[in-house]
Amino acid sequence: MVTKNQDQLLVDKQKNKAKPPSLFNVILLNDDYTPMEFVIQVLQKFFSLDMETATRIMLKVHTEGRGICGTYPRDLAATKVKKVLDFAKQNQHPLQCVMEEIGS
Ligand code: TYC
Repeated sequence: MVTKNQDQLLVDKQKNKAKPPSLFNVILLNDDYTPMEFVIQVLQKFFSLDMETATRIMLKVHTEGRGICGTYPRDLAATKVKKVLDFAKQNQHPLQCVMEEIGS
């Protein structure tokens, strides 16, 4: 009979417990003051979107109040949110951006 040593049992246990990394949506929120052109620029600059996709997402946020810019692991999502907020502040726009865990 084949028996497993302690180390192998530990590896097996860790393997069974490993969860896939959580993913987060980065979301833009609408406001009445940030220019549409600036929002499109943000979507192109920080989320690598083409003009057409950026325009579609900006209009969705404008009409529905919020919209998803992209989906990333926690650290990357947090970095995107910070960069967007810093850039908006630098340009004196009140644009808001948040991250939300998927499935929560
Ligand atoms: N509502 C803004 C306007 O009319 C445009 C806008 C779109 C602002 C998306 C923020 O996340 C936003 N100028």
